Amino acid sequence: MNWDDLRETPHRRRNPLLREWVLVSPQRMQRPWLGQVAKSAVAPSIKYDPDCYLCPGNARAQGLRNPAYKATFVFDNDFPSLLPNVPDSKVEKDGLLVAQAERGICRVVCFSPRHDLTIPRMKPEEVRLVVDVWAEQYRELTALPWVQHVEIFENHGVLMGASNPHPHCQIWANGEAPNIPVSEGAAQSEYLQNRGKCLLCAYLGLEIENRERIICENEGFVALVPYWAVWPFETLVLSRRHVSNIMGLNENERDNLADILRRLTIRYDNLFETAFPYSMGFHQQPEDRKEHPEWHFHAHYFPPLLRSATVQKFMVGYEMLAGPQRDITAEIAAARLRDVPELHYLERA
Ligand code: H2U
Ligand code: ZN
Repeated sequence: MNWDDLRETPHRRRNPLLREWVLVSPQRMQRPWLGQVAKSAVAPSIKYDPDCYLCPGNARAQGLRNPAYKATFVFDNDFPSLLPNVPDSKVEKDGLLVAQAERGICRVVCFSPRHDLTIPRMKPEEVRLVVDVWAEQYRELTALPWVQHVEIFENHGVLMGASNPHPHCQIWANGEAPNIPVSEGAAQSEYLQNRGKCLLCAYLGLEIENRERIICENEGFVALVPYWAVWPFETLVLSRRHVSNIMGLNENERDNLADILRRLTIRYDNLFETAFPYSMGFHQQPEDRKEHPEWHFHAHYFPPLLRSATVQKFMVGYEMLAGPQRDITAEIAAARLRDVPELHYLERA
């Protein structure tokens, strides 16, 4: 059997970063397209909301007041999931009841003073300032001797549980590396050891040769639907150059990163003409003061929408009990994202 046979046959694809499988059922795509393009006007229309705890000059929930910031603004989360000073303690019982204290710092980054903007609607130079803040926060947090991992992530849209439409992301720095980066690190180490090359450099090479899953690109980055995508319009943003964290990017690449994130999210918004919800975040090397030649800097976007602004994919049933499954193939998802323009629908005349 060759690849063309698999295009219409139920098959499973392997995620080499997690070393897990996803079930693909492309034959289900042959059923008629039932989804109408429902529009939902989600974007806030006011530039300043006196009730928003992230707008400049406003008081936050615990009473601290935001400065009259003009570009970006970073603050320690008032309701942090992790605390920097916890006693070092562990418990273990028969290898079954195992726990240990975890140190961490949680921050919130406001992308813009404007309440109504989002990354796809900000100017390239404004998104570049956000990239600079991410790099600066990464440098500052990884300089703390006990920090082992820094996760920069954005929950975007009510559907993803974001508590506020004001454009913002979160940063959590931990004393222990979390599960998913640990799994991806182990897979990248194994690949480098067995094949003598970086897993994601090699993967990007294949995608550039094939082009079928590439959505958009620039000098420094490529945005694509990974071969093993689970979410319908899941994407992966890969740096062309092998760098293992955001601090490894040069000036041009920081501009390129801002550009690719902006263009990709414009395409997302244009797909269903809605403020497209997603969770996104960066995966970077463990910060254990060791060399990590296996690690390739990248970002994942996990959006829940399936076929309209109101129809979402739920990871339930088979997915909770057995494993992930998708109908629309990665190739079709990439073609649909490629087919929408890069001018945001709200900016059209
Ligand atoms: P999310 O939208 O991804 O939930 O992020 C918003 C964060 O902002 C959330 O973690 C914090 C919440 O704890 N927050 C404050 O730190 N201060 C506030 O006044 C409200 C919300
Ligand atoms: Zn606001």
